[in-house]
Amino acid sequence: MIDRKILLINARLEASCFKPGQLLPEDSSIPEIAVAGRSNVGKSSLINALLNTKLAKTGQTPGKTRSINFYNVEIKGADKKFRLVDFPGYGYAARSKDERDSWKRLISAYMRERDGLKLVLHLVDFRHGLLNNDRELQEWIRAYDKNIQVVFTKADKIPKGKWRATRESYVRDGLFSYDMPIITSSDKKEGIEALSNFIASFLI
Ligand SMILES: Nc1nc2c(ncn2[C@@H]2O[C@H](COP(=O)(O)OP(=O)(O)OP(=O)(O)O)[C@@H](O)[C@H]2O)c(=O)[nH]1
Ligand SMILES: [Mg+2]
Repeated sequence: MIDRKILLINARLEASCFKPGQLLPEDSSIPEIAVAGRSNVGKSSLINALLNTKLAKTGQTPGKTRSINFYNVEIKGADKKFRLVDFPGYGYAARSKDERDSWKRLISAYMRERDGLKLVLHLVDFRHGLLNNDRELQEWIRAYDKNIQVVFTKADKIPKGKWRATRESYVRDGLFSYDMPIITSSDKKEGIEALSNFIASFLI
């Protein structure tokens, strides 16, 4: 781990892509890190907390983000750039089959042959742990041969004294994660620095 304070800065929305044909081409000099998870788990909120912006639209209604959004990010002091890629959420029950199919088409079009995609941050609600469709997502990402890092969200909903045991029980139940799952709360800005550090040390 890097011991100085890592700052992710100069975040800029590069593109919002609703259809496969709109996806940004890869840039071999810029690694990409995607943020995936169920609808409403807090993907866009975590991106805002990490980048210290309000660029990503958040909302109480699941299905807020419908496009793949590319953010260009710089790591201060490390002279390093990367792209953070916000996925639309999956698994919202009220969505039609058509919508689920178009989600799969869009994400597959992105993941397929995307050498620049180095890591998928898999966001999981800390209150629930991995649900069936989280396990499906993990299998799916692994089929594309991508690294997964689990990041628990909304940890402010669980008393801090129970964090460690809660995480341990989810790990015991089985999950794929590159490193120990990171516990975060975007609301309370907890675990955000740990996640920034993880991203920086993963990329450098
Ligand atoms: N208590 C708490 N609520 C949060 C936290 N992060 C996000 N939320 C709330 O959860 C809801 C969904 O947040 P988003 O960031 O829009 O979730 P998303 O995963 O991007 O959702 P989709 O784009 O619909 O897939 C919003 O009402 C947020 O305010 C958190 O750390 N703590
Ligand atoms: Mg979103």
